[in-house]
Amino acid sequence: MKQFPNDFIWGASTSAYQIEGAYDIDGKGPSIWDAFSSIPGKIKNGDTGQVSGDHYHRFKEDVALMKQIGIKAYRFSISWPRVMPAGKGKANTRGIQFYSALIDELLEAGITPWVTLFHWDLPLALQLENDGWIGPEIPDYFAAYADVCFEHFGDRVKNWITLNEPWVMAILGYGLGNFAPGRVSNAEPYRAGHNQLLAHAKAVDVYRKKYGHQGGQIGMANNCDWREPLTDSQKDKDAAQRALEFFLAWFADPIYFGDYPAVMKQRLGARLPAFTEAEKELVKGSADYFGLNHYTTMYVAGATDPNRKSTVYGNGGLTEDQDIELSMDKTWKRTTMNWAVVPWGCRKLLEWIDNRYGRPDIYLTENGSAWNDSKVDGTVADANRIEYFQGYLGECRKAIEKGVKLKGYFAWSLMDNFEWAHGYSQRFGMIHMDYQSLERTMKDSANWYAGVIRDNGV
Ligand code: PNW
Repeated sequence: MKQFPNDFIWGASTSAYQIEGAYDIDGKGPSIWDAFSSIPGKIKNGDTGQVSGDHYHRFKEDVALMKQIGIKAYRFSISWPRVMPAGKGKANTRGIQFYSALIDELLEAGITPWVTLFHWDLPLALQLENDGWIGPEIPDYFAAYADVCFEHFGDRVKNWITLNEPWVMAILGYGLGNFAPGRVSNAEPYRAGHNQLLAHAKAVDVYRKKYGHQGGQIGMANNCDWREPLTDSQKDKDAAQRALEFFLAWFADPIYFGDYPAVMKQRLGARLPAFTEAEKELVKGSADYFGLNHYTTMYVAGATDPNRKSTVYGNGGLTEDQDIELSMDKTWKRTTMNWAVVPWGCRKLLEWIDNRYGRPDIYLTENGSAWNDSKVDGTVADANRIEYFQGYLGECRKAIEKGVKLKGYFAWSLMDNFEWAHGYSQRFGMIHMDYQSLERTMKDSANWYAGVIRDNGV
């Protein structure tokens, strides 16, 4: 583990709705996740983020724990409806004060803030009044909200992430409907994706033109699994490439090349919106680095039955649009999310990105695993999570040795949190949360990670 570059960034990630709680105080407006989690049957065990880790009230304690782990960078998200309760118009001073205090606390602890502007908790008003991510106005509303954040926090925040995982927002929120706003469609995901790209690009434009003097960097955090061809056949190789293009190139090609992958245009026809020339210009080049959230790997075969809907694997996306069949090796270890632990997939994906996009700086903005960790005799032994980190970080190091410009790694997650439709049943954190008492307990993986950070001379 000692071969990581000296300036490698070691961090951990969270998101607002997953840890903050305090869902309806100090002027915060409701988000689509507040609404979605109140619908019976949507979230496992009826859980909601109303209290969660209560980070809103306990952020000082949480920053102290980060310091103890030794992390040098902390990625968190700003809740849009906390800062702008109706999604547009007037900002909420108390929301701004909260994030300002958190940023100050981090800087005082020697921890660099990495701030995500949107991690899925859309102001409910924008959903009701403007159709959320499929409404035509949302790119401008997002850019105006981003402007408020740059204005108030940009003096101290130098690392911005516009959107977290637009793929998940589009596919799970508008395609499969298991995430807020719960819509089911085979066309809306592509409109939601399109508007997210425009929103991202407009926010980046505001940042560069108006806040360039702040001297920060800005990009997007995309998620992608690795897709390995099931066999050496050309059919399966093509299918794996197609799957990666529908997953990651959907968002990255417009940013690096100015347009969607040809295979998506061909297969989706009118369901995929087209960029105007002016929009292509705006989107192209709108990232200073490549943000990647990565967790798992699947095999891909070319589909044998074109009408087959692959509903087994939510994270395959709309597989019928891709003509693919996904599978997993029976020998692969699986996390409690049923995600396979395949460290080499991480290296292959990093190399694929490096190659396709011309050696961009890459930050792994999320990587981690959920296990049934519980507290026994005052400690949480989580050997599985240590093994996962060890495996994936080992492959990251190999990728760097091969020339991939991987610049940083953020563990998902700092603490156990509200895992969306899975509620509190999934425990991803290096810090264990007891949601009854709001007590926090360090897991073994936190100590292991602290050791890696120390060994790398940070
Ligand atoms: C990411 N998929 O979610 C998110 O950024 C986090 O908020 C979340 O807690 C974490 O990963 C673990 O789930 C994903 O279906 C949700 O491929 C679904 C998928 C990928 C990432």
